[in-house]
Amino acid sequence: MKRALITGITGQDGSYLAEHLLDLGYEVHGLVRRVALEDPARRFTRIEHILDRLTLHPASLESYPSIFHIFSKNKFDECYHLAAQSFVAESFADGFSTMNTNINGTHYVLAALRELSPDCRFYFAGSSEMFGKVHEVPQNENTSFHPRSPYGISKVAGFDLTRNYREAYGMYCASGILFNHESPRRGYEFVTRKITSTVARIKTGLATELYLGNLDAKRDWGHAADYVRAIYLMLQQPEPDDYVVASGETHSVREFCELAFAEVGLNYLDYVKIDPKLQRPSEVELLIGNATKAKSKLGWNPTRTFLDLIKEMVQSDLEAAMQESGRQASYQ
Ligand code: G4F
Repeated sequence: MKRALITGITGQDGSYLAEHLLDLGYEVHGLVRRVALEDPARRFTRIEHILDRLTLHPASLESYPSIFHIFSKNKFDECYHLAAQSFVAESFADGFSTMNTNINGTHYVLAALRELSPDCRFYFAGSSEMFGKVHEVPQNENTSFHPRSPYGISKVAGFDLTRNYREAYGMYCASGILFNHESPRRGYEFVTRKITSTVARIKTGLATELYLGNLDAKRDWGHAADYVRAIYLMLQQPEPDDYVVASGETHSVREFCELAFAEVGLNYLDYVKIDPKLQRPSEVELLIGNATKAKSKLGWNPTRTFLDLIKEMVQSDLEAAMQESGRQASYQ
């Protein structure tokens, strides 16, 4: 039985990847913060249903000794490094801690693996934010990087570290350059979930308006459950490499709003308001990926369309909002 460690197992991608690896017969371990272990009801909502099949280890990406300790006590075949400060807007508010967690955290995991488990295969969660102010359309593995946020810069550094460990020490280190990927498990701070959860709250009378920033930004949105299959496949190849994972379509935030509101029979123009404070100091205007390499070399293909994704997210948030509005009605 293969053993895998997932950093960031409590997040959207970590939870889908853990399910996928369990289905494939893996023994799945997760690295979690100690505070999470002490507050499972709030911190483990995405992995609650599989908790009894996971082994969790407390550690912090800010502490090399804590990472070293895990690898000195356990041997893994594969390590999926997903944990990061992943909210771009927050990286403008606190660039220092984003850099610290994302760059040093990646370096600590790589350095500990080199020392203790150089044969363990390593995956780094790169991001389309690395392309930033894009140099070509669509973007592929050869497109040069031009990050537009401390988050994007930290991911370029993590990507370079990963490639350097591969080239310098011959380790199996691969990076996925994943374009935006969403699901009903997406955090509420990201625009898609902010939209679908507010649509549901407006429909059920729990909210009246939705404040957003730049409606004209364009993103290549896919489904997280599809994207974790590509992540897994990247560590099963004869040689380590880097892959773009994307849907190949681009849509604006405005278009996402229009379709999400339409899903419940509403017109977004009646509810969406602009809050200039939500606009970023430097924006990534357009992302669209070319996943030809992942398709041909990994045999990967997405199974859900953009519209499938919106419908699933709106329906899931609608169920939650209906329960909440029912609870509120029964209190009154
Ligand atoms: O949903 P977002 O916050 O995602 P963003 O910045 O594209 O980053 C996400 O995808 C990356 C992959 O490319 C990941 F690496 C990263 O960790 C994260 O998962 O924002 C999407 C777009 C932006 O252009 C933003 O300016 O939506 C625009 N937007 C407009 N109003 C908003 C809002 N974004 C947020 N979060 N909240 C708003 O009110």
